[in-house]
Amino acid sequence: MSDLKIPIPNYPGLLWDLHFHDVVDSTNHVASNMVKDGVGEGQVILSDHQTSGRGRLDRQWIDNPGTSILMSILLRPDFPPEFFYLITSAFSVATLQILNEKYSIATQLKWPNDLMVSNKKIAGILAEAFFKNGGNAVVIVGIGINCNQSEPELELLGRPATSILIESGFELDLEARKQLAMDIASKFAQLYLSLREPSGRISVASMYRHECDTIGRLVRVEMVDETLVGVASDISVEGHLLVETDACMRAVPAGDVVHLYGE
Ligand code: BT5
Repeated sequence: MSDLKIPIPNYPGLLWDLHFHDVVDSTNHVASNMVKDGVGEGQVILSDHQTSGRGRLDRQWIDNPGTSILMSILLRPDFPPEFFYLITSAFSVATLQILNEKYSIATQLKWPNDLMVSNKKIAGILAEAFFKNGGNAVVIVGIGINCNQSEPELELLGRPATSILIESGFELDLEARKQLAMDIASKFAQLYLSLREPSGRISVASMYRHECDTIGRLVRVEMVDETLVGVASDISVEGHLLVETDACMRAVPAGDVVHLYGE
């Protein structure tokens, strides 16, 4: 049962469904279980705590109850899979815009899935695609946003991290966290639905490029089977990172990026 409906600007009559939980293992996991029930896209799972929150490559996403936005959205994209990486780009841009509008927090996007404030991570995105013969693919895109964590709490992560509280002074109660999640989902929906058209894809890639702090930097890109060093020169219309190495220009669809200077 859906708790709340999320209206989508520019799409009158279209409403996404918010499902709120106090605690789940992982909101991405809850969303993937809903796929089996054949539900339509636009199911938004929000939880106040995760017991097994996941990052990419089976890394952990850590939260304490009442501190975070932990949200996943079930999508059934009907555009070509080569553009699916733009779903993460659209979610990044939507979150950046809303954090700026509501809390005047200026975030930078670190390719491919991090939102940073002064080189500290405030949010991370995990997108997972499932392909089935003869049917549309399913994509589940999840985000963890640090809201109420204090500096000592985040220091335990052992990696530079920050929260909305630290950056803006606002402590977000449950209603404020729900509202923020709905605002981000609504803005994301608008960008996501635009990806069906080539003009929308160009526009999302360009918005992402504009906010991406990785562009122009010397980077090390760590992929599953290879590591590259070069200058991150651009984002392609598919959302890939274009890296100029000594030998050639490479388009990288996914990987971990280390900014080598200037952090
Ligand atoms: C990510 O992975 O940044 C994607 C995180 C996605 C989390 C959401 S929460 C809702 C949905 N349900 C899930 O189960 N997941 C999604 P990655 O780039 O691999 O970064 C993971 C790394 O971030 C970890 O290895 C830690 O070093 C660090 N980390 C963990 N928790 C953090 C936090 N709360 N704040 C900042 N960094 C964190």
